[in-house]
Amino acid sequence: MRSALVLIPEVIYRRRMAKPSPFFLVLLGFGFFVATYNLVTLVIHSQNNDGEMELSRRSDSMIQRPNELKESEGQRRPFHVALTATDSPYSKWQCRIMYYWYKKMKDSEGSEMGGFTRVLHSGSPDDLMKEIPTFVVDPLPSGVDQGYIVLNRPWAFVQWLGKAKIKEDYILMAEPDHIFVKPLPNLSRGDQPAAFPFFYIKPSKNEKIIRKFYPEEEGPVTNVDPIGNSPVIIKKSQLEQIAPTWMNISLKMKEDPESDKAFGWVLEMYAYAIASALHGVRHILHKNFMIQPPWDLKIANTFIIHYTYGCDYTLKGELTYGKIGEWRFDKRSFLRGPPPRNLSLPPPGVPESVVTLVKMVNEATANIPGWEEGR
Ligand SMILES: *[C@@H]1O[C@H](CO)[C@@H](O)[C@H](O)[C@H]1NC(C)=O
Ligand SMILES: *[C@@H]1O[C@H](CO)[C@@H](O)[C@H](O)[C@H]1NC(C)=O
Ligand SMILES: CC(=O)N[C@H]1CO[C@H](CO)[C@@H](O)[C@@H]1O
Repeated sequence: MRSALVLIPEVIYRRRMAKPSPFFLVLLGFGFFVATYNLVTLVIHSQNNDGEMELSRRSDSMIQRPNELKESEGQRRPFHVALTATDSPYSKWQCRIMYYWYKKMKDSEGSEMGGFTRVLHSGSPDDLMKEIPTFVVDPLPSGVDQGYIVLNRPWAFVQWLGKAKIKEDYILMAEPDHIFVKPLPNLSRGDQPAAFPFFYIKPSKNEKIIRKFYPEEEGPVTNVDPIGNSPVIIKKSQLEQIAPTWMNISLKMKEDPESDKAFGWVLEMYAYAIASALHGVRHILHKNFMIQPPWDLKIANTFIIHYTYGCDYTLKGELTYGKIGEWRFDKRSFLRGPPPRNLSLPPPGVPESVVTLVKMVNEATANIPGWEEGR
């Protein structure tokens, strides 16, 4: 029930497309974008607000400073924060808030957060290039995503990993509606990446479909972790292996009506889970990696707030999920542009997680220059 509710509003946001293309078109598409991949990927260097050059994508800086970097980092295992995004107003305001909190947490005690890149998979630069370090990659060829925009994520990672110079050995795959509430350490251990277990990703309950892509000889279905690609902290070398498989599987799943119907808006999450299992990669499942208000009530020892669910309450502080509340915060109220500054705080009785979320959104919007200048 909940998982269905999560996904419905994304539909509003999708592009209306022609009927699903036959599989040969996808293959054609493959040929096309593999060929253009080397030619067209656009690398954009940008300076962030502090005027600090993003070193991560500059091979020259890596050559200049290897010893210095090693010494200053000691035992830290920094990870690069990779945020896949589009150039829509809805994606942009979330990215700005996300980046604001990254900057605040990055240098705090306990953080192993390294550089930051918004991997923009709309194919061309947008007006946030100067504010957020951004790497522009191509979207899938027209029609291939069939309106399911997140299908562009694996392809975005394939391009970015292939083209960008990434200083860190680890990558955090993040999303625009993530807010860092604490400095994030590297939760992975050795070759085991760290992931968040989603209650609605259930490989064992979908064995028949999983087996189409993860055949029996590969091992038990329980090898497929109940996760999506984000949040995940993973070795770059592992992600380089997994990403092309993830892209292939998500496209094949999308072409398969049974998989498409069963997995719907979480298809690309299953595709990542299967692709990593095919590469023999198992994730450490960190329940405290993130919380999802309004279901999770306390901040406790979590690192990320994921505000994918609408938060609706009566003025008495009672949750009215699925029904518009007298007080509400729902990212989908702001599909066409940023929320205003200084959103009203929730009424008394609303859980800490929701109060913190709104306060953090307000702090970011109050401090980001030009917040309401209609982007
Ligand atoms: C992806 O699929 C294409 C076409 O089926 C195939 O040629 C290629 O080897 C696959 N790549 C990976 C990494 O699975
Ligand atoms: C924010 O809104 C509250 C009322 O909801 C108001 O009292 C307060 O002065 C506002 N703060 C700013 C900085 O505008
Ligand atoms: C939270 C966590 O697991 N941090 C680890 C990150 O990596 C360093 C170096 O391997 C470990 O010492 C930390 O414990």
